Amino acid sequence: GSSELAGVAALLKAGKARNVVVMVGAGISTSAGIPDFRSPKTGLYANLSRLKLPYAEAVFDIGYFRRRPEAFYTLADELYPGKFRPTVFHSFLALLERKGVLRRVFTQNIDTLEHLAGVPEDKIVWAHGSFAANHCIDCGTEMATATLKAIMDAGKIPHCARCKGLVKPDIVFFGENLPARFFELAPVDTRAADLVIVAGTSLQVHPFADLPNQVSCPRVLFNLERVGDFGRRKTDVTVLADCDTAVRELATLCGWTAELEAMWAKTAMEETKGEAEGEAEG
Ligand code: CNA
Repeated sequence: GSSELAGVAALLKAGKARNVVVMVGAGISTSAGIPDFRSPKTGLYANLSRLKLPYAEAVFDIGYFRRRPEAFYTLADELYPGKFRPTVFHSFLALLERKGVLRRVFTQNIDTLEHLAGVPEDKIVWAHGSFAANHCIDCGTEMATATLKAIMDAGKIPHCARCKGLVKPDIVFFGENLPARFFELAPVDTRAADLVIVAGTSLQVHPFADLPNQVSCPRVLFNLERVGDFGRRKTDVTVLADCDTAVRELATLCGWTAELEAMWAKTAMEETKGEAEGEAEG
């Protein structure tokens, strides 16, 4: 609750939290209009019946992708970066960076909104990959994103120019390894962390879900439901609320409200700017 958040704000204001490590999932992007996976009525898994999947996770299963790539590409078309504005929560991450206290953001998301909000790439670990690059699943040949996007926009499935194998964006599917950068930075960052913020994740997918267990510093949870083992440690702060609302409250307690709102407002201006440029071109 509020008094516990005041404790977190005190750590930030006193300069005692200077290596904040943030661990996030789809719930930080739902207010941007991107559905998460597991929310009961609005989540993707509850709305995938039109893809006629044998089971919901199949859309991100590499074996299923080989047989029926259309399912993934239907979803990819909806989730493709470029259509969504960062949330207040994303701007809060950029604010932590501006304050010089952000050590790393470990994200399971593939929407790249952290980066769009202003968090530099070296502060982000895309634990489940991203749409930034694409490779053939058979021979590994890269396909330029512009090429892949053009094929997608034509409603077709991209195949490798070299071996005709299926091409897919470098999003980590079930049955695939996480990027090496995750395994390099996770041990170092969890050791160095002096404050951990976990937000918008059901903590169901491993090895990501183990990250919060590896730290010994205070942990804060901003989520609609209780997840993982939060609440087991005396130092845990659990805020069961919408994560935008929660960080607004935290920002207020830190005296950062005007700065946070200004940074978030800027993400809207950039969006409008992009639209205006698009109109001028088109
Ligand atoms: P999930 O399993 O769908 O869990 C989401 C969690 O967020 C749930 O516990 C919700 O209660 C909670 N939540 C939803 N809305 C809010 C909110 N406004 N404020 C606070 N909490 C909220 O998603 P996870 O990320 O845990 O699952 C891992 C998958 C989901 C990753 O591999 C992602 O790639 C994948 N995914 C990503 C996106 C994206 O990039 N935006 C969208 C959908 C799925």
